[in-house]
Amino acid sequence: MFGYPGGNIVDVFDCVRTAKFRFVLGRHEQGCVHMADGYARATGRPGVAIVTSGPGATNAITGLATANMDGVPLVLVSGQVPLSQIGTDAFQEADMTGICRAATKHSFLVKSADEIPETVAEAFYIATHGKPGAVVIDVPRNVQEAMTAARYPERVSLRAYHPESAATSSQVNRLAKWLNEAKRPVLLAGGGVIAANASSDVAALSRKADIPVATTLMGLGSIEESDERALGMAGLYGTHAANAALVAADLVVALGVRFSDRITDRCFPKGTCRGRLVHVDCDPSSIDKNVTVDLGIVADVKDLLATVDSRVKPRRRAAWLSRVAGWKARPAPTDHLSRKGAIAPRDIVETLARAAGEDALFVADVGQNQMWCAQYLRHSSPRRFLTSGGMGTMGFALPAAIGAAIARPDLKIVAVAGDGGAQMTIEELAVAVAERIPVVLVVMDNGCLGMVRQMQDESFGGRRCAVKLAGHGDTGRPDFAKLARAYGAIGVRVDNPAKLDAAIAKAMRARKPVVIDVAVDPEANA
Ligand SMILES: Cc1ncc(C[n+]2csc(CCOP(=O)(O)OP(=O)(O)O)c2C)c(N)n1
Ligand SMILES: [Mg+2]
Repeated sequence: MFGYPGGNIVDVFDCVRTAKFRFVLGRHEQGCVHMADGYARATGRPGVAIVTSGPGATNAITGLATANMDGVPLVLVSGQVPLSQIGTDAFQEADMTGICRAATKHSFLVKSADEIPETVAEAFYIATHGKPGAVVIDVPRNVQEAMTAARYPERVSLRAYHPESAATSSQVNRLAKWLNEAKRPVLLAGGGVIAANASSDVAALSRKADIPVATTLMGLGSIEESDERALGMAGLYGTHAANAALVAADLVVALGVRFSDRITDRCFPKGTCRGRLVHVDCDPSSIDKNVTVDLGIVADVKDLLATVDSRVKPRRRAAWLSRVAGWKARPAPTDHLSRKGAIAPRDIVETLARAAGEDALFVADVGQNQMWCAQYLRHSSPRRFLTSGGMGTMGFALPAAIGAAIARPDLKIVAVAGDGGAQMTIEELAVAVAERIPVVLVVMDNGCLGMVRQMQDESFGGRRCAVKLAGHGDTGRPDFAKLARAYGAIGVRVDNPAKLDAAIAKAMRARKPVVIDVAVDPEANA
């Protein structure tokens, strides 16, 4: 449990003191929720956070929206003013359930202590069933103080929420028939494949019938990228092969995706595709929402693939795979190459991957650094690349990495952030030091809000505004290595391309929290 106390949750903290689970004190409520989120993404189990009312609760909102958008199971307990004071503008009163309407899957306001066990059980049920999401339990102070004999229920049964659903046999038959008929099929794997633990089933289908697989940003890791059928990431900043294949396909089977604009703008610009489009998702509201599909199946991706498997004929599709190979061989754009003497983003990411080894988990922040990680890491297994896909929340990486490190102490945990995003949640470095969590934070330091700078260069004739992270003579640019040392972590600065390899390898071996501040060519694009 990750959290931050205050007056309207202090009664609960009196019990946290003696609880049998580990409690981690964050340094900002947004950080606490990202930690719970990172824990959940790394394991598939719900993350839990606890905050006080008013500003503690509102500080948590960005974290909630970030988890919820990406379908991450999370439960947040927030303190609230006593029931009798709700609506009186009491000290540290915020209408949490009202604010949460658009940022969570569901939120509860508990009105008596007798409701607590049932509400907690329902919150975890909702967070983890159907499409996972963030759930809030808002607990007024007087309810925290009251006594109850109520017990934790054995089963949860909700009158209005029955998310379990399965494909009909006619849907399964039609999907199998279309897969068997298709000449140019493509699977599009999203975060739902990882959430459903269906990566190996996707790989099996791809192998059996020679079907290329593209992934969304959230789906990275759902297929081993060294496989000849793996196309890499689709959509904006995606690979040529993934986008070309999705456009040329005569059948696209989208698994656990929600068709965000980052995919549709490139691959489904008219809201449909050239061939047949099948959408499999556990969330009924996502079907026919952003694209019009020929077949929509509301089902658990893993269950569906298991059912369809026996009806799909083994097949070789040499002609289609050779076209795919041609697209994959096309040289990548040269935007990532850096000028003489500067460190190229690709070199940083590839050096990090080499130094971290196989047993590593990367958390990417948001901006160019995120896209460079998406593009240049070789994603090979699920839950090893965490990033804020839907919200694109700067500041996500470090706290989420701390949560992931607590969940997976067996892995090397590397957070990659830009110099902008790193400054949004750097305070959580204190948690890594105090709790002895050996995360590595790599700051890809280009001195600017690079992603926005790139947009201004490409779409606004180079009219740059509000993107330089420094004042006159570079004032205001923190020395991240010194900042790390101020927190008690190891701090390293790398600005010489020739020293990149050795510096990163050495920093990676430390068993303490480390910040590696790497100078990145400020003009490099993603
Ligand atoms: C909280 C938040 N505020 C603003 C943005 C908009 N935004 C997206 S990328 C970006 C620039 C990020 O800069 P930096 O962290 O230095 O990463 P870089 O692009 O330079 O790698 C901004 C401002 C955002 N995604 N999240
Ligand atoms: Mg930057």
